[in-house]
Amino acid sequence: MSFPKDFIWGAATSSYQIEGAVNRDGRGPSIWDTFCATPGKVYKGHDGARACEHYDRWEEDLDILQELGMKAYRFSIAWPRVLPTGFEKQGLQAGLDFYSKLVDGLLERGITPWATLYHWDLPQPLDDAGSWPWRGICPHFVDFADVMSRSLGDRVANWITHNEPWVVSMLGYKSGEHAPGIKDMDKALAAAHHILLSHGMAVPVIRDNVKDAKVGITLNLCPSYPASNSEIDRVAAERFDGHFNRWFLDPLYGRDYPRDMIEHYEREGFALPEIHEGDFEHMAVDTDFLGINFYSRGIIRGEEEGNDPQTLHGTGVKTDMDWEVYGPSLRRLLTDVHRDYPTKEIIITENGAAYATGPDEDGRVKDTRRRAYFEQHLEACASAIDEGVPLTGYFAWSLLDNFEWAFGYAKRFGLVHVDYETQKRTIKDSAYWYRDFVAERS
Ligand code: IFM
Repeated sequence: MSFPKDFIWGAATSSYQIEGAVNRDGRGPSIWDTFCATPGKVYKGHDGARACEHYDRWEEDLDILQELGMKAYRFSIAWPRVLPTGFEKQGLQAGLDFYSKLVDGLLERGITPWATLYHWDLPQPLDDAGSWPWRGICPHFVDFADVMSRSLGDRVANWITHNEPWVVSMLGYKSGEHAPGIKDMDKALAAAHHILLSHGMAVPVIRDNVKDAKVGITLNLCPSYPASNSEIDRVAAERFDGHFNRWFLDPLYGRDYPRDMIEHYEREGFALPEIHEGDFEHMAVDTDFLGINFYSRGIIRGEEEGNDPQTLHGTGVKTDMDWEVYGPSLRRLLTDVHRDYPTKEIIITENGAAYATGPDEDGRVKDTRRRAYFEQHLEACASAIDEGVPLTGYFAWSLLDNFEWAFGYAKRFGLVHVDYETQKRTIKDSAYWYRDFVAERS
């Protein structure tokens, strides 16, 4: 497998999943604090109050990144740590200082920082005011982008506005599996609209504040495969693609919302988002890269009498999330996106697998299945590059085992095992394999 010498090799995390310290130094409450405190929402009532204690152990974690030879680290900024209610225009010094020292620590270790603004910890007062379905949230997100890019822009060139708008809108406002736990498709569509709009409004602000900024957005994309050759399954697969992928990709690349999906949502009786003049121009703002988070493909079965449309999980090997392991679908996704959208660069901003493997008696974590997952997906990346896809980076998800949202601490995606009682970190075998893989290609 060959990769360009300047390929960006990294690992990723997000604030709520690792930081803990939710009540420290003036941090305000986020929707995930509230959601976790609501009985029955998160596995066994877990929450992010302690998580990986990264807020205090960040130096140890950066040392691990360095030991693994990572060239880049993708982290996110907890909005309520810097703007406790979300309505402020000035950042809280303690919060700014935390991210500032994190960035300095990365640079001292020769690791390039990649900052994500929104990885789901929305300040609770902004949720109370209307949350993502409320158009008025957009200028507040722009203020957040402004405060952070002013504070870190002299040292951080790489910015991701949002992580996974599909998950935020559909799991947060349609299925209610994620915070804030709403079940209303109209609200989910409005949320998606405002997430994309706020992205478009924030990008120029980041560019103004950061010399030579590289700015993009991260989508979780899922290539859609019909369960059979039947017309019903093929139509359903096309619709799944529209719902999951094209609804987000099309407006980001200047095509407005896909017509077939507008018609579909109207037929289903959903209210389409309120679109103001200029919204699509904002959304199609020029970006430097598209971040893609990839985990698995969707095998789609259409609706027949007595049978609802279904996403099947494949029959192959599965991870602990019950997600099928099928590397070739990543190659197909990358070549399809490159063919259909004018992305300047594509970066895999997350890819990885949950397996519960912990330390053996000898202290080693022999997570061979995670290693096999990485190997298969990196092979897909290498062949996509061979086919001309401008793929320039890969971030493994995740540096640490961490708080996996509604699954609490039950799913372990880390390159590094975390004992949540003692907070001991143990580098897994898959991480050593990734270290060597990167070293051979750098
Ligand atoms: O842990 C999450 C991450 O926060 C967003 N992308 C998917 C990961 C695994 O579910």
